[in-house]
Amino acid sequence: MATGSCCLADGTCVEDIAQSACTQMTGAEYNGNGTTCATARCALGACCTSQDCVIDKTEAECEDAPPAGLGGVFQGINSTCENRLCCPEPFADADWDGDVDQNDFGAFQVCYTGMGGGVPAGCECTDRDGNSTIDGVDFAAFESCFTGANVQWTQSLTPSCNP
Ligand SMILES: [Ca+2]
Ligand SMILES: [Ca+2]
Repeated sequence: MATGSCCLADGTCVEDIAQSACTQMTGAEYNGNGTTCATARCALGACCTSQDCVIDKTEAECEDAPPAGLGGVFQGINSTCENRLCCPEPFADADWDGDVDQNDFGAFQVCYTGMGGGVPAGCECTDRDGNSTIDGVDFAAFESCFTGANVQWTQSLTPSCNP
């Protein structure tokens, strides 16, 4: 009987199993006759890179240094970009276009709560000191990363920025 590798729901891989035996397990996916776990892509999830959030990556594909991987941060097996929050690099580049300019400042203002305000949805990356408010401390962090419109952010451009 033909066998192949099978990705289980928890991201592990089983070798040499019949298709019928694989697919009768909940959430399992048969990779095809003759496939092996060495080449199977099990355990896929979302990956946060400095540019974006991309789905359906293995941990190695996500975290290995470029060009082999994306040099990102793996968000866990079966994670998606919808329920995971990726922060841009630097965090202040809210529209992910590479610069930190007035558009990003606009996004910062929307997030700004002042003392004791809580963190609005989507503003998690803006709370730099993790005190659950978007306040003056976070603004200072934002300001230190400011580059101006269409100026690609680099660490050397804004040495005091903590991306
Ligand atoms: Ca920007
Ligand atoms: Ca804060």
